[in-house]
Amino acid sequence: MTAHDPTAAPALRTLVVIPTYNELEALPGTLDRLRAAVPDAHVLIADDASPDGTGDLADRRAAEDDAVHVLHRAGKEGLGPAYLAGFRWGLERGYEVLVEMDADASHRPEQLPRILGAIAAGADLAIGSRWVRGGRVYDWPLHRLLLSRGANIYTRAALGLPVRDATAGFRAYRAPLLTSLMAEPVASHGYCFQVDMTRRSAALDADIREVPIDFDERVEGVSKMSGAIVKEALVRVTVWGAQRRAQQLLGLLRYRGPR
Ligand SMILES: Nc1nc2c(ncn2[C@@H]2O[C@H](COP(=O)(O)OP(=O)(O)OP(=O)(O)O)[C@@H](O)[C@H]2O)c(=O)[nH]1
Ligand SMILES: [Mg+2]
Repeated sequence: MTAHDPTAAPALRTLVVIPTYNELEALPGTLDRLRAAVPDAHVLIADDASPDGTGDLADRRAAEDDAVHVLHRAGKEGLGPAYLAGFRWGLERGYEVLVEMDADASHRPEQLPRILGAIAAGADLAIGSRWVRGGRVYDWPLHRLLLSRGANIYTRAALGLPVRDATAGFRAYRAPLLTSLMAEPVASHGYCFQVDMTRRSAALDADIREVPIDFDERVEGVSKMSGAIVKEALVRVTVWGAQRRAQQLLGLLRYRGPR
């Protein structure tokens, strides 16, 4: 706990996992802001052998700061596998809360205490949401706004999730929930990783809470968003939705009404 703001520091052992691929420009500022905003939280940078040297930068930061750790991975596999490897690293070391955050400063580190507050209040999964009252997106071009809104409306309709921003990547999990989620293999690579983890959490009846965040467009580095990532999400959400409908139908067929 810090003297000036009793809500700013987490009581639970917290690890913020930041996946990186070519984030040399953005990462230093993000780390500075994160370490200032939530000094008690540890950080793990999960770098996929970035050609621009992000991994070396991360090593330098880890050498000068005991709270910063680095996981070097062999090559670019998408953010899903990087997060899973980071979570495994953290669970093995006894962290109680595991956080997802982008390196590109789209997620404001200063708003992490808000997300951790929802965990402290009892949530198993706390999602920093753009699409609840009070949530905002700044400087996004219209096509990105439409894509995110459309993806979330489609996802909610197809999967019946109790969440407005299922693709959100600024979120915190309690360790026991994450352990349960990872008991089954998770194959999703891009955005649908977030949807996949959300739908698994809902299936386990986890306590999921959304808190509003301000989402900033990245100003440094380049986006890793691609048509392949959108396609993966669309195909998988559609398949999961069809599976859900089939299960509902099976349930109806088995139900023969009151006797
Ligand atoms: N380790 C690893 N990190 C990745 C990979 N792809 C993306 N990331 C990281 O995941 C985070 C989100 O990626 P972004 O490129 O910002 O993707 P985005 O936020 O969907 O797209 P923008 O809105 O354009 O920024 C960033 O920290 C990236 O560096 C990957 O293949 N491996
Ligand atoms: Mg981004």
